[in-house]
Amino acid sequence: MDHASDAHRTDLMTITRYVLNEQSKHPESRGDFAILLNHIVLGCTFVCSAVSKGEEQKKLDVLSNEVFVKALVSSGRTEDEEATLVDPSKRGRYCVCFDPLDGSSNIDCGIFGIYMIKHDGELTLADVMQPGKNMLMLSTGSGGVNGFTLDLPLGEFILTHLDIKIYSVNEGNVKNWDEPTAKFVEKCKFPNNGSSPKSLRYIGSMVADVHRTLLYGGIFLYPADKKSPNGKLRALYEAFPMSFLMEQAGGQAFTGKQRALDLVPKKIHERSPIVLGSDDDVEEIKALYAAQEKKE
Ligand code: AFP
Repeated sequence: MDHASDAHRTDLMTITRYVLNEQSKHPESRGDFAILLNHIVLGCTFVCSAVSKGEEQKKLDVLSNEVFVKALVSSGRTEDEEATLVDPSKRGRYCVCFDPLDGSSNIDCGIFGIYMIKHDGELTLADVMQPGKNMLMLSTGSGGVNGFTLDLPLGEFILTHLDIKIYSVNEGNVKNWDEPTAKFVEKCKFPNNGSSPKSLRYIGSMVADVHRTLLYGGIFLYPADKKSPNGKLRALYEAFPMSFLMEQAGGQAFTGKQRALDLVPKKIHERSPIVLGSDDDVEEIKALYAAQEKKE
Protein backbone atom coordinates (compact mmCIF):
# COMPACT_ATOMS: atom_id res chain seq x y z
CA MET A 1 0.00 0.00 0.00
CA ASP A 2 1.47 3.44 -0.87
CA HIS A 3 2.47 5.86 1.92
CA ALA A 4 -0.39 8.28 1.18
CA SER A 5 -3.11 5.71 1.85
CA ASP A 6 -1.10 4.33 4.80
CA ALA A 7 -1.30 7.76 6.39
CA HIS A 8 -5.12 7.63 6.19
CA ARG A 9 -5.27 4.28 7.93
CA THR A 10 -5.07 5.94 11.34
CA ASP A 11 -8.86 6.43 11.17
CA LEU A 12 -9.49 2.69 10.82
CA MET A 13 -11.78 1.14 13.44
CA THR A 14 -9.56 -1.45 15.13
CA ILE A 15 -10.87 -3.96 17.68
CA THR A 16 -8.90 -2.10 20.37
CA ARG A 17 -10.66 1.16 19.51
CA TYR A 18 -14.03 -0.63 19.22
CA VAL A 19 -13.69 -2.24 22.66
CA LEU A 20 -12.52 1.01 24.27
CA ASN A 21 -15.36 2.95 22.58
CA GLU A 22 -17.88 0.44 23.92
CA GLN A 23 -16.15 0.49 27.30
CA SER A 24 -16.51 4.31 27.46
CA LYS A 25 -20.30 3.81 27.28
CA HIS A 26 -20.13 2.00 30.64
CA PRO A 27 -18.16 4.35 32.94
CA GLU A 28 -19.54 2.42 35.92
CA SER A 29 -17.53 -0.68 34.99
CA ARG A 30 -13.88 -1.04 35.98
CA GLY A 31 -12.84 -1.82 32.40
CA ASP A 32 -11.88 -5.38 33.34
CA PHE A 33 -13.75 -6.85 30.37
CA ALA A 34 -12.00 -4.47 27.94
CA ILE A 35 -8.61 -5.39 29.39
CA LEU A 36 -9.45 -9.10 29.22
CA LEU A 37 -10.57 -8.84 25.58
CA ASN A 38 -7.42 -7.01 24.61
CA HIS A 39 -5.30 -9.80 26.12
CA ILE A 40 -7.28 -12.34 24.09
CA VAL A 41 -6.69 -10.24 20.97
CA LEU A 42 -2.96 -10.21 21.74
CA GLY A 43 -3.02 -14.01 21.99
CA CYS A 44 -4.90 -14.27 18.68
CA THR A 45 -2.36 -12.05 16.96
CA PHE A 46 0.51 -14.13 18.30
CA VAL A 47 -1.07 -17.45 17.26
CA CYS A 48 -1.98 -16.07 13.83
CA SER A 49 1.65 -15.09 13.31
CA ALA A 50 2.78 -18.59 14.36
CA VAL A 51 0.22 -20.17 12.00
CA SER A 52 1.37 -18.02 9.12
CA LYS A 53 4.93 -19.31 9.70
CA GLY A 54 3.54 -22.80 9.01
CA GLU A 55 4.39 -24.26 12.43
CA GLU A 56 3.63 -28.00 12.76
CA GLN A 57 -0.02 -28.58 13.76
CA LYS A 58 0.70 -30.46 17.05
CA LYS A 59 3.14 -27.79 18.17
CA LEU A 60 0.51 -25.18 17.32
CA ASP A 61 -2.06 -26.78 19.61
CA VAL A 62 0.38 -26.73 22.52
CA LEU A 63 1.74 -23.32 21.60
CA SER A 64 -1.66 -21.68 21.24
CA ASN A 65 -2.86 -23.11 24.55
CA GLU A 66 0.23 -21.74 26.34
CA VAL A 67 -0.13 -18.38 24.62
CA PHE A 68 -3.71 -17.90 25.76
CA VAL A 69 -3.16 -19.18 29.30
CA LYS A 70 -0.25 -16.75 29.73
CA ALA A 71 -2.15 -13.87 28.09
CA LEU A 72 -5.22 -14.44 30.26
CA VAL A 73 -3.36 -14.89 33.53
CA SER A 74 -1.22 -11.80 32.85
CA SER A 75 -4.42 -9.83 32.28
CA GLY A 76 -5.14 -10.28 35.98
CA ARG A 77 -8.82 -10.43 35.09
CA THR A 78 -9.39 -14.15 34.97
CA GLU A 79 -9.21 -17.38 36.85
CA ASP A 80 -7.74 -20.49 35.35
CA GLU A 81 -8.80 -23.52 37.29
CA GLU A 82 -6.64 -26.06 35.49
CA ALA A 83 -3.35 -24.92 33.92
CA THR A 84 -2.46 -22.20 36.42
CA LEU A 85 -3.97 -21.05 39.67
CA VAL A 86 -4.07 -17.29 39.43
CA ASP A 87 -2.34 -15.64 42.38
CA PRO A 88 -5.13 -14.37 44.70
CA SER A 89 -3.74 -10.82 44.41
CA LYS A 90 -4.33 -11.03 40.65
CA ARG A 91 -7.81 -12.58 40.82
CA GLY A 92 -10.27 -11.14 38.27
CA ARG A 93 -14.03 -11.27 37.81
CA TYR A 94 -14.14 -13.60 34.81
CA CYS A 95 -13.41 -17.22 34.04
CA VAL A 96 -12.59 -18.08 30.43
CA CYS A 97 -13.25 -21.44 28.77
CA PHE A 98 -11.57 -21.78 25.42
CA ASP A 99 -10.54 -24.05 22.62
CA PRO A 100 -7.46 -22.22 21.36
CA LEU A 101 -7.53 -23.68 17.87
CA ASP A 102 -10.94 -25.11 17.12
CA GLY A 103 -10.67 -27.52 14.21
CA SER A 104 -6.89 -27.31 14.45
CA SER A 105 -6.55 -29.63 11.45
CA ASN A 106 -7.88 -26.64 9.50
CA ILE A 107 -6.25 -24.12 11.86
CA ASP A 108 -9.45 -22.20 11.83
CA CYS A 109 -10.24 -20.14 14.86
CA GLY A 110 -10.18 -20.01 18.64
CA ILE A 111 -13.46 -20.18 20.51
CA PHE A 112 -13.80 -18.41 23.85
CA GLY A 113 -16.55 -18.47 26.42
CA ILE A 114 -16.25 -15.68 28.99
CA TYR A 115 -18.29 -16.05 32.19
CA MET A 116 -18.63 -13.59 35.05
CA ILE A 117 -17.61 -15.26 38.35
CA LYS A 118 -20.72 -15.31 40.48
CA HIS A 119 -19.04 -14.19 43.69
CA ASP A 120 -15.69 -12.88 44.91
CA GLY A 121 -13.27 -15.41 46.34
CA GLU A 122 -12.62 -19.02 45.36
CA LEU A 123 -13.46 -20.12 41.81
CA THR A 124 -15.87 -23.06 41.95
CA LEU A 125 -16.99 -25.41 39.21
CA ALA A 126 -20.40 -23.74 39.46
CA ASP A 127 -18.75 -20.58 38.11
CA VAL A 128 -17.78 -22.45 34.95
CA MET A 129 -20.72 -24.85 34.49
CA GLN A 130 -23.13 -22.02 33.68
CA PRO A 131 -25.88 -22.16 31.02
CA GLY A 132 -24.78 -20.75 27.68
CA LYS A 133 -27.26 -17.91 28.05
CA ASN A 134 -24.97 -16.42 30.74
CA MET A 135 -22.13 -16.03 28.23
CA LEU A 136 -21.01 -12.49 27.56
CA MET A 137 -21.55 -11.36 23.97
CA LEU A 138 -18.97 -9.23 22.23
CA SER A 139 -21.79 -6.92 21.25
CA THR A 140 -23.70 -3.96 22.64
CA GLY A 141 -27.33 -2.90 22.45
CA SER A 142 -29.56 -5.47 20.80
CA GLY A 143 -26.72 -7.90 20.04
CA GLY A 144 -25.57 -8.10 16.46
CA VAL A 145 -22.27 -9.31 15.11
CA ASN A 146 -19.25 -7.21 14.12
CA GLY A 147 -16.47 -8.92 12.19
CA PHE A 148 -12.79 -7.98 12.65
CA THR A 149 -9.96 -9.22 10.40
CA LEU A 150 -6.29 -9.30 11.42
CA ASP A 151 -4.12 -7.04 9.28
CA LEU A 152 -0.79 -8.78 9.95
CA PRO A 153 1.52 -5.99 8.73
CA LEU A 154 -0.41 -3.54 10.94
CA GLY A 155 -0.63 -6.07 13.81
CA GLU A 156 -4.23 -4.98 14.47
CA PHE A 157 -7.70 -6.47 13.98
CA ILE A 158 -9.64 -4.12 11.67
CA LEU A 159 -13.45 -3.79 11.60
CA THR A 160 -14.32 -5.34 8.24
CA HIS A 161 -17.90 -6.52 8.72
CA LEU A 162 -20.14 -3.92 10.32
CA ASP A 163 -23.10 -5.27 12.25
CA ILE A 164 -24.27 -7.78 9.63
CA LYS A 165 -28.05 -7.72 9.16
CA ILE A 166 -29.38 -10.52 7.00
CA TYR A 167 -32.74 -11.54 5.55
CA SER A 168 -33.23 -14.99 4.03
CA VAL A 169 -36.08 -15.75 1.60
CA ASN A 170 -36.51 -17.26 -1.87
CA GLU A 171 -36.91 -14.08 -3.92
CA GLY A 172 -38.02 -16.26 -6.84
CA ASN A 173 -41.41 -16.35 -5.15
CA VAL A 174 -41.73 -12.54 -5.08
CA LYS A 175 -44.76 -12.51 -7.40
CA ASN A 176 -46.62 -14.88 -5.06
CA TRP A 177 -45.94 -13.04 -1.79
CA ASP A 178 -48.62 -11.61 0.45
CA GLU A 179 -48.49 -7.89 1.25
CA PRO A 180 -46.73 -8.12 4.67
CA THR A 181 -43.90 -10.20 3.19
CA ALA A 182 -43.54 -7.93 0.19
CA LYS A 183 -43.49 -4.81 2.41
CA PHE A 184 -41.01 -6.35 4.86
CA VAL A 185 -38.58 -7.40 2.11
CA GLU A 186 -38.91 -3.97 0.47
CA LYS A 187 -37.89 -2.40 3.77
CA CYS A 188 -34.91 -4.78 4.05
CA LYS A 189 -33.69 -3.47 0.71
CA PHE A 190 -34.67 0.19 1.13
CA PRO A 191 -34.73 0.96 4.86
CA ASN A 192 -36.45 4.29 5.62
CA ASN A 193 -34.78 4.75 9.02
CA GLY A 194 -31.30 5.60 7.80
CA SER A 195 -29.91 2.12 8.58
CA SER A 196 -28.00 0.22 5.92
CA PRO A 197 -29.85 -2.28 3.70
CA LYS A 198 -29.91 -5.88 4.92
CA SER A 199 -27.91 -8.49 3.00
CA LEU A 200 -29.82 -11.32 1.29
CA ARG A 201 -28.50 -14.81 2.05
CA TYR A 202 -30.49 -17.85 0.88
CA ILE A 203 -29.08 -21.39 0.67
CA GLY A 204 -32.35 -23.27 0.02
CA SER A 205 -31.78 -25.62 2.93
CA MET A 206 -33.79 -24.58 5.98
CA VAL A 207 -31.32 -26.10 8.42
CA ALA A 208 -28.38 -24.21 6.89
CA ASP A 209 -30.30 -20.95 6.54
CA VAL A 210 -31.58 -21.13 10.12
CA HIS A 211 -28.13 -22.12 11.42
CA ARG A 212 -26.68 -18.97 9.87
CA THR A 213 -29.57 -16.93 11.28
CA LEU A 214 -28.82 -18.33 14.76
CA LEU A 215 -25.16 -17.36 14.34
CA TYR A 216 -25.50 -13.91 12.84
CA GLY A 217 -29.07 -12.83 13.57
CA GLY A 218 -31.56 -11.61 10.98
CA ILE A 219 -34.66 -13.38 9.70
CA PHE A 220 -35.63 -16.47 7.66
CA LEU A 221 -38.95 -16.46 5.83
CA TYR A 222 -40.94 -19.14 4.06
CA PRO A 223 -44.37 -17.49 4.26
CA ALA A 224 -47.72 -18.58 2.87
CA ASP A 225 -48.06 -17.31 -0.69
CA LYS A 226 -50.29 -17.76 -3.75
CA LYS A 227 -48.31 -20.86 -4.81
CA SER A 228 -48.21 -22.40 -1.30
CA PRO A 229 -51.21 -21.06 0.65
CA ASN A 230 -50.13 -23.11 3.71
CA GLY A 231 -46.44 -22.47 3.19
CA LYS A 232 -44.04 -25.13 1.90
CA LEU A 233 -42.27 -26.32 5.04
CA ARG A 234 -43.58 -29.19 7.17
CA ALA A 235 -44.71 -28.20 10.65
CA LEU A 236 -43.67 -31.26 12.65
CA TYR A 237 -40.20 -31.84 11.28
CA GLU A 238 -39.07 -28.55 9.79
CA ALA A 239 -40.87 -25.54 11.24
CA PHE A 240 -41.27 -26.77 14.84
CA PRO A 241 -37.66 -27.92 15.51
CA MET A 242 -36.20 -24.76 13.98
CA SER A 243 -38.74 -22.58 15.82
CA PHE A 244 -37.87 -24.24 19.12
CA LEU A 245 -34.15 -23.56 18.61
CA MET A 246 -34.83 -19.96 17.62
CA GLU A 247 -36.96 -19.30 20.70
CA GLN A 248 -34.34 -20.92 22.93
CA ALA A 249 -31.78 -18.55 21.39
CA GLY A 250 -33.96 -15.57 22.33
CA GLY A 251 -35.61 -15.09 18.93
CA GLN A 252 -39.18 -15.66 17.73
CA ALA A 253 -41.01 -17.93 15.27
CA PHE A 254 -44.32 -16.86 13.69
CA THR A 255 -46.67 -18.41 11.10
CA GLY A 256 -48.21 -15.17 9.88
CA LYS A 257 -51.13 -15.78 12.20
CA GLN A 258 -49.71 -17.12 15.50
CA ARG A 259 -46.63 -18.24 17.41
CA ALA A 260 -45.36 -21.21 15.40
CA LEU A 261 -45.01 -23.50 18.43
CA ASP A 262 -48.68 -22.93 19.36
CA LEU A 263 -49.84 -24.44 16.06
CA VAL A 264 -51.57 -27.85 16.45
CA PRO A 265 -51.08 -29.86 13.23
CA LYS A 266 -54.01 -31.97 12.02
CA LYS A 267 -51.94 -34.38 9.96
CA ILE A 268 -48.34 -35.64 10.07
CA HIS A 269 -47.12 -33.89 6.92
CA GLU A 270 -49.05 -30.68 7.52
CA ARG A 271 -47.30 -27.64 6.09
CA SER A 272 -46.97 -24.31 7.87
CA PRO A 273 -45.88 -20.84 6.84
CA ILE A 274 -42.84 -19.84 8.91
CA VAL A 275 -41.01 -16.61 9.71
CA LEU A 276 -38.30 -16.92 12.35
CA GLY A 277 -35.25 -15.01 13.58
CA SER A 278 -34.23 -12.03 15.69
CA ASP A 279 -36.88 -10.64 17.99
CA ASP A 280 -36.91 -7.15 16.42
CA ASP A 281 -37.17 -8.45 12.85
CA VAL A 282 -40.03 -10.85 13.66
CA GLU A 283 -41.83 -8.13 15.65
CA GLU A 284 -41.59 -5.92 12.55
CA ILE A 285 -43.29 -8.42 10.25
CA LYS A 286 -45.86 -9.32 12.92
CA ALA A 287 -46.88 -5.65 12.94
CA LEU A 288 -47.32 -5.76 9.15
CA TYR A 289 -49.56 -8.84 9.42
CA ALA A 290 -51.55 -7.17 12.22
CA ALA A 291 -52.01 -4.04 10.08
CA GLN A 292 -53.22 -6.19 7.16
CA GLU A 293 -55.68 -8.02 9.41
CA LYS A 294 -57.12 -4.66 10.53
CA LYS A 295 -57.68 -3.68 6.89
CA GLU A 296 -59.57 -6.90 6.11
P1 AFP B 1 -35.72 -29.85 -0.82
O1 AFP B 1 -35.36 -30.90 0.18
O2 AFP B 1 -36.76 -30.29 -1.81
O3 AFP B 1 -34.52 -29.22 -1.48
O4 AFP B 1 -36.45 -28.71 0.00
C1 AFP B 1 -35.71 -28.15 1.04
C2 AFP B 1 -36.74 -27.37 1.84
O5 AFP B 1 -37.72 -28.23 2.34
C3 AFP B 1 -36.12 -26.57 2.96
O6 AFP B 1 -34.99 -27.18 3.54
C4 AFP B 1 -35.76 -25.27 2.31
O7 AFP B 1 -35.75 -24.17 3.21
C5 AFP B 1 -36.88 -25.09 1.29
O8 AFP B 1 -37.34 -26.43 0.98
C6 AFP B 1 -36.39 -24.46 0.02
O9 AFP B 1 -37.53 -24.33 -0.82
P2 AFP B 1 -37.40 -23.46 -2.16
O10 AFP B 1 -36.45 -24.20 -3.05
O11 AFP B 1 -38.80 -23.40 -2.70
O12 AFP B 1 -36.89 -22.11 -1.78
